[in-house]
Amino acid sequence: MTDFALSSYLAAERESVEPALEDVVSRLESDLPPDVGAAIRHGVMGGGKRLRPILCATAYRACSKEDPVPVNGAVYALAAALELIHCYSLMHDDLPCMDDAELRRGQATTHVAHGEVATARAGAALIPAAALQALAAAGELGCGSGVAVEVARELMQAAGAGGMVGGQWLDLEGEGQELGGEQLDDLYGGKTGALLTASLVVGAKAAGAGGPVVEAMRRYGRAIGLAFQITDDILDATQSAETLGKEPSDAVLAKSTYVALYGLEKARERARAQVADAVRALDSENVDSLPLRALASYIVEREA
Ligand code: GRG
Repeated sequence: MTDFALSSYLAAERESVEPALEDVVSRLESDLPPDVGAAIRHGVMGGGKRLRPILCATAYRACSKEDPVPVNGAVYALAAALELIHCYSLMHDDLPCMDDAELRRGQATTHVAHGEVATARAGAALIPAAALQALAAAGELGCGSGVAVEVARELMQAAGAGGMVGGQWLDLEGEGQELGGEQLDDLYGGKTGALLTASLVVGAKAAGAGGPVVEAMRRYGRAIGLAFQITDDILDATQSAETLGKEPSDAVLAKSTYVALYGLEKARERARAQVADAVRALDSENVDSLPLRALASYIVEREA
C-alpha cells in the first residue's frame, strides 16, 4: 500500500524494545526468588514479534505534538509494560489448566522449562509489575500525574475481566462448542483486541492526544485487533506448528474460529475489511502516520 520500509522499521523498533524489557526483567530477577525470575526471563525474553510495544511507541510518535518528536528511551519503557502483560498472558494461557501447550515462540513453554508453580507465580508477578512500569515510564516521559494514572488505568482495564481476562473466560467456556459470529467477535475483542487497542491508546494518551484522536486510535486498535485474530485463525488452519512455533492448534483444542465459521476466503475478506476500517479511523482525525498504515496491512499479511 505504501513504499514504507516496514521490515526495517519493525527490526529497528524491536532493537529498541529489547533493552527496555531486559531492564525490567533484570530488576524483577533481583527482587524475586530465582525460580520465579528464571520463569519471567524465559517468558518475556524468549522472542516474539513485540507487536504491542511497537504499536505503543508508534502511536506515541504519531500523536505527539512536538516536531520533531524528541528521542526518548522512556517511550520504550512505557511500551514494555504492554509486552509484560502480553507475556504473562501467554505463559498462563499455555498452562495445563488452560491450553496445555508445550511449544511457544519456537521453544518449550515456560511451565515445561520451569514448572507450573514458578510459571503461575511469574505470570502473577508480571501484572503489578506492568502497572508500576507504565506509571513510572509515563512519569519519565513528563506526563502529569493525571495522565500517568489514566495510562495505567487503560492498561489494567484492558488486561482485566472487561478485556483480555474476560475474553479468555469466553474462550475456555467455548471449547467444544460452536460459537456464533457475534460471540466470536466478543471473545476476540476481549482476548486479543483489548490489549492491542490499549497499546495504541496508552501511546496516544502519553503523547497528550485529545479525546477525538484517542478515540480514533481506539477504533484503529479494535479493527486491527480483530484483523489480527482472524489472521491468527487463518495461519493456525494453514501453517504447520514448526512454521508458527506454537502448538496445539485450534482444531486440536476444539475452538471455534473465523475459518471454521466463515471459511478461509470469507475470513480473509473480513480481515481485509477491518484493515480498511483501521485506515479510515486514522484518516478521520488526520493521523498522518505511514508506520500505522503499514502496520495495519502487516497484521493481515504476516506469515507467523
Ligand atoms: C485466568 C481466565 C484467565 C485468564 C488469564 C491467560 C490469559 C489471562 C489470557 C490469554 C490471552 C491470550 C493468550 C490471547 C491470545 C492473544 C494472541 C493472539 C497471542 C499471540 O500474539 P502474537 O502473535 O505473539 O503477537 P508473539 O509471540 O509474537 O508475541
